[in-house]
Amino acid sequence: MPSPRADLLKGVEVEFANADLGDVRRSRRLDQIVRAAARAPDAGFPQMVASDAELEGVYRLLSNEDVSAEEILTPHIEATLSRAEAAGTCLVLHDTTTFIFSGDAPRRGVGPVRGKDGQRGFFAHVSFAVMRDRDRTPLGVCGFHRWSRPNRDEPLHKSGDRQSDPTRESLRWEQQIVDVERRVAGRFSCIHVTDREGDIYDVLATIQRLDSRFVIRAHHDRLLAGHDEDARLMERVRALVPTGSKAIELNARPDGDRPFMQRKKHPARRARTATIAVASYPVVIKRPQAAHADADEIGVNIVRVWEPAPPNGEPAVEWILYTSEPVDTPEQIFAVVDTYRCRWVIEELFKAIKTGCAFERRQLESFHALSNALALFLPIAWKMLLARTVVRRDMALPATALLTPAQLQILAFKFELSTPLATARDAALAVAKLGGHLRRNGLPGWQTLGRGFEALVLMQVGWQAALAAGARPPAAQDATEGCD
Ligand SMILES: [Mn+2]
Repeated sequence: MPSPRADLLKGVEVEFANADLGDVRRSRRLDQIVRAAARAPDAGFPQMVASDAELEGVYRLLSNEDVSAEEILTPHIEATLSRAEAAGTCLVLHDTTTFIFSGDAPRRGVGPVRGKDGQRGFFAHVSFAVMRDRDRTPLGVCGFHRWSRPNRDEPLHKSGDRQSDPTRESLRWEQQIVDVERRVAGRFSCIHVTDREGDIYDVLATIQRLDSRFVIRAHHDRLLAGHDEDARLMERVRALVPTGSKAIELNARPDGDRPFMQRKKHPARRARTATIAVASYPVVIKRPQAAHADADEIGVNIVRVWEPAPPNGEPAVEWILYTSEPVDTPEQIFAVVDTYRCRWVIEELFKAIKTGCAFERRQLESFHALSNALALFLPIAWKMLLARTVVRRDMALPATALLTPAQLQILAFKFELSTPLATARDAALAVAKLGGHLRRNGLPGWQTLGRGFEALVLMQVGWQAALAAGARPPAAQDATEGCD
């Protein structure tokens, strides 16, 4: 079986190689933009490109009404599926993020995003494949949907009357699962993972109809059927006695610039070790009145994870998870918990786009152009996430999985190395060092990585200019003839 990592050896521009934009010139332009953006994901478009004419071309392509984000992203999705196929089984993490664009300049088609504070932007629902290995190796995007809300002076969350709307936003969860399943059919097996937003009866019914695998965090206190008739889910699972316990590491969750509702739902916490208890239980849930699915009831396994004794003042961990996976032994239960905990990888992808690629600072004038730009940056953000994973998890990947041979040559020259960096980890750390990262400050974050990539491209521009002017690469020179 070919290693899925072998495919990581290709440059990110390969991800766009077969984009069908209906016109050879457009495809060539896209290829240029991707190469430029991959070299400097944090740079503004003006810094990425070599000339004003090229910049003009970037804006024209992104704004072209005949070019869609789906077309741009299709080859990357196909490449992701090939990597996943080589892996055999993978996790598909689904989540929605909000992109907010400040500034006075109106942007066509960009709509309201939050209550009354006048913020504007759009939403992206992304399905992201990761391997089930120890490193959670990110494989890439395998589903994508974006939308903006219409400009209306009405509350954004009027529920109830939205239930019958055939374009309701909540449909994205099941539609994208159906899309992904259609793409993976017969190629490999995947487990769909969502947070509490994915706890929708129709989603569970759809997954069951497709006979797919899933781990979904429960949000609603559902009515149970079967021998638990008239019992409520939460009451029932909170009465379970633990069948196992274990110490796990929790990531820090700072308040940052998270909106009020988010902070209320998930209070800030510092990184700590938590001793969790687990229990499992099979339940049959009843179809709620408002559901669209035909199934009157759905049988699922439930896993409850909780922290019986949280430290003083810290909110206790509690996850109640629906799953298709077996939960008969503590090992099986912990495997489900582990699968759910992989969900943070998609949050990291969103950080790579927002912080690493500075997506919300893009000066594009319409929702259409921003969507196209997002389709361009998603695969680049995946590469940056891979770079960070390589550093944090000490993954054994060759340097060429991250950087081109020319970029590695430049780093060797810059840091006066006798041979180019061999491992992806050393290459990623060298890029971060270019971005101002100091090793004693711990592992590099998005900003130093982003700045490092930007510095690297500036050096590459100079390097290529020098080569074009007839200079020979230093590696080819020897000491005796170096001075002429
Ligand atoms: Mn979410």
